[in-house]
Amino acid sequence: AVCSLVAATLVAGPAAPAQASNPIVNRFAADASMHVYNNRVYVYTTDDESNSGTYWDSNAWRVYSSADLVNWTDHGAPFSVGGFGWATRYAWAPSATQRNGYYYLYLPTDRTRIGVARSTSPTGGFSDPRGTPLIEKGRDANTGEEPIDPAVFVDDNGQAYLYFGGARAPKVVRLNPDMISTTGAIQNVTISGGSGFAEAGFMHKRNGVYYYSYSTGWPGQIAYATASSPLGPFTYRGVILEGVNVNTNHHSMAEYNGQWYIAYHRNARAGGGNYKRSIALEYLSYNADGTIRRVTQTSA
Ligand code: FUB
Repeated sequence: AVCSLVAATLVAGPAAPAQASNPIVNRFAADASMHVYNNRVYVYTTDDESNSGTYWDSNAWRVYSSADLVNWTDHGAPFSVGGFGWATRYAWAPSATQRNGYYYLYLPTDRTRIGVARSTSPTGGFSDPRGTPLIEKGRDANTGEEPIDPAVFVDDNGQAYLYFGGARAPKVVRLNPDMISTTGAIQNVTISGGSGFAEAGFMHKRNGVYYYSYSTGWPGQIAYATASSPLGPFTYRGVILEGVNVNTNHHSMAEYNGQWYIAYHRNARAGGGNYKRSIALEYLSYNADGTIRRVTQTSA
């Protein structure tokens, strides 16, 4: 749980700051991809509410936003599998970024493809600017068995990277400045030491250090590794988040008003389970040496 930034920073006197409880929204959702646009936090998710309950077979993604991390607006589905003429099923873990006056969503489908959708709004109006997958197993070399779980990262020099991969095969490829095409070969992400990568890779940069975090299995922990380059090689550093009470672990991180946060999912509502997950949010903090402190999963 996190405190309302507005309450914590603006409200004087003895009143306790408003407290956000986990889960942050009352709808089954998973694979939170958290971003700050125009001083507002947006969380894009896999929509577990609309799946069958027996598999991750939803056809839609969902987006929420908040200015205080306590009160969340449900913006509905920004995009669905049907928006890609070439996709058939499985709206899985999304990623997002903002550039060139556009908002971009990187969206895996079919367990084999990643598409990109673009809009001038963060919450709707997305369309497919390519008409083809950005990444596709069978078409592209070195996608791995399961090119899913995209995580887009734009470095300070403007170079963008798309990290992706499931089935224990972490991958990365450079994006062109148009953000809808790749350049160069798909590369393997190499991590020395520690628990191996399973899926759900995520990249963030802090104080010049590249932090690659990922799930270690099913169930898995969220572990992390660091490097001095976005392409690695990475050195294992430890565990950020212990296993959750569902068989997948998936997270993202963002800095908002000077505080880092981690969003993830777990079973946190009545009727929940492996296919009916809920989004939770916690503070993320660092030690003086740049290592990340282990996160406590809170409810209240
Ligand atoms: O939501 C479907 C899949 O479950 C994601 O792609 C994985 O990361 C896991 O969270």
